[in-house]
Amino acid sequence: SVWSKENIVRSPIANADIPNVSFSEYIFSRCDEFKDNTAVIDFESGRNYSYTVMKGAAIKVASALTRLGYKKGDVIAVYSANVPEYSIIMLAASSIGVIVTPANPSYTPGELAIQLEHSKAKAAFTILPLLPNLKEAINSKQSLASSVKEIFILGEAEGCRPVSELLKDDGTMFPDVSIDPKNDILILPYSSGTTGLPKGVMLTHHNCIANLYQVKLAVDIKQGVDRFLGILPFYHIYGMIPVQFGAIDNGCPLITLPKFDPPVFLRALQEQKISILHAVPPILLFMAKHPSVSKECVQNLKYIVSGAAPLGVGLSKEFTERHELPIYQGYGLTETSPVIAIDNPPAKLGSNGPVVCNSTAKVKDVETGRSLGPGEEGEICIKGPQVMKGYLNNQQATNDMIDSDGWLHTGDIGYFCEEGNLVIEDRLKELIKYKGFQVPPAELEAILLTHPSVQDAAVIGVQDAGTGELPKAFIVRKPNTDVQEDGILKFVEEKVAQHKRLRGGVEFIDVIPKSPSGKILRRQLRE
Ligand code: AYL
Repeated sequence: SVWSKENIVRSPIANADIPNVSFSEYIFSRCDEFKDNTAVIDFESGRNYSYTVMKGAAIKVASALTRLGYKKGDVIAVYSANVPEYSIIMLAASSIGVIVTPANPSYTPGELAIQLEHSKAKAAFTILPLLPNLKEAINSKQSLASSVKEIFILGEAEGCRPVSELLKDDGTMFPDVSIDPKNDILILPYSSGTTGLPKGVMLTHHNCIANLYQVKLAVDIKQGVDRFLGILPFYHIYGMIPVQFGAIDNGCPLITLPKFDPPVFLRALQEQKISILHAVPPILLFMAKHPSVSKECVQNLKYIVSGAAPLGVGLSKEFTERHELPIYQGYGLTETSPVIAIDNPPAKLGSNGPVVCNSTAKVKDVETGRSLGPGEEGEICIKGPQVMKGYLNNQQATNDMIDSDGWLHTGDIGYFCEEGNLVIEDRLKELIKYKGFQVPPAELEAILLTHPSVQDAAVIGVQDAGTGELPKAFIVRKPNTDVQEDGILKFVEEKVAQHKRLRGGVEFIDVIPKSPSGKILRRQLRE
């Protein structure tokens, strides 16, 4: 059995020997193995890099960055849609110990400025269409002297350093940097975790290599044969590790798409003979229901991975009835690099399969704190090499999530069945998920409180079949004001990325229910 006497659940998969090397050393060794095979292709332009060329390009860029003064511990922001050069920048930075903080390309300048400032990014990489936003983000905080001193651009623009220039470097400044894989940070994505505003998640080189191993030992990936579609955004941990570097680690060509455009997506599936599709439930919904999804589009697919949000059993059934394709559901968090459990072969409708290798899990009774047994519901906790080092400059939030025994408390409610398959039932934490993307209520509440007519505000998620949850605001008006729903919606729209809009609407109430300590009683609002 995977259950211990103390109700600790282990992985049914044997522990792997995870190489204790830097991320670039590991990925470069994979490049040496797959040589002239195609690594990354931009679907629309056909621009592509082989493994050998990609590694060479990364070394040149790393040398150029060193020449420009960047060194171990510095942070570079990447604010870009999915392009092949994303992987090159990531590899170049990691090879010299420079940390990448990936930013959501749909962020408004205001949202971006917060991440740039908090991460103290010294430079930012972007693409032409996003340059105005990036410039605005950098300049908006002029009084605080933005840390970003340089912009690297794909293409050419005044005042920016073209990536093509970095690629012309002769590579001679490529330094010998010593990296401690279990301590040094590889990436700094932002996540709100269980409560509050987005925080910088410190993922080490080892965290990310471990998760690549944990996933490839759980699912069936034919190295050098399978083909991946890079449709999920690389700034998010799902697109970053399981998709982008999962492809590169396994010698699978990665076909990048900068956005979800249904006809282009379907054409890419077909023409590029995609065999493994990483998706989120709204993409499965589209594929289950839309008449334009033909047999030809999906004929090369071997299976679909669904993660980042719950996949309803009904949708699962509808999808498999139409397409006869297995769905492997995965569960995890940005804070766990991200995968905790993944299904293969589909164990049970609605399940996420067993815990990945080298990890153990337990189900904590929310009231008593004791570990629960098979079928009993509680908070899912995980221990393993994929668990983050912590939140940047936020020891309190780190301690709240990872206890002194090393257990990370996910804030999700679920259970493990007798065979060890994980089912997620609910969320204990306040996070809202729209199409698998994070909408931290605290962020919207902070924005709402800056509205001149708003006395108090609270945001919760309301269930929505197509998209997961929709953010809905409860507003207490200031005396003698009469702001209406429209005014609130518009006010928020101008300040946040599209996925954070108040699609659940606005309700005006007299008072926000709060606990004696001032915590918003979200359950009460939900009811
Ligand atoms: P973040 N079912 C239900 N809820 C889920 C699932 C799932 N399969 N996966 C993630 N969540 C929710 O940081 C859950 O509330 O990472 C969790 O705490 O954006 C939160 O999303 C974490 O949100 C993969 C591919 C896992 C991706 C991911 C997760 C990346 C999302 C496994 O194979």
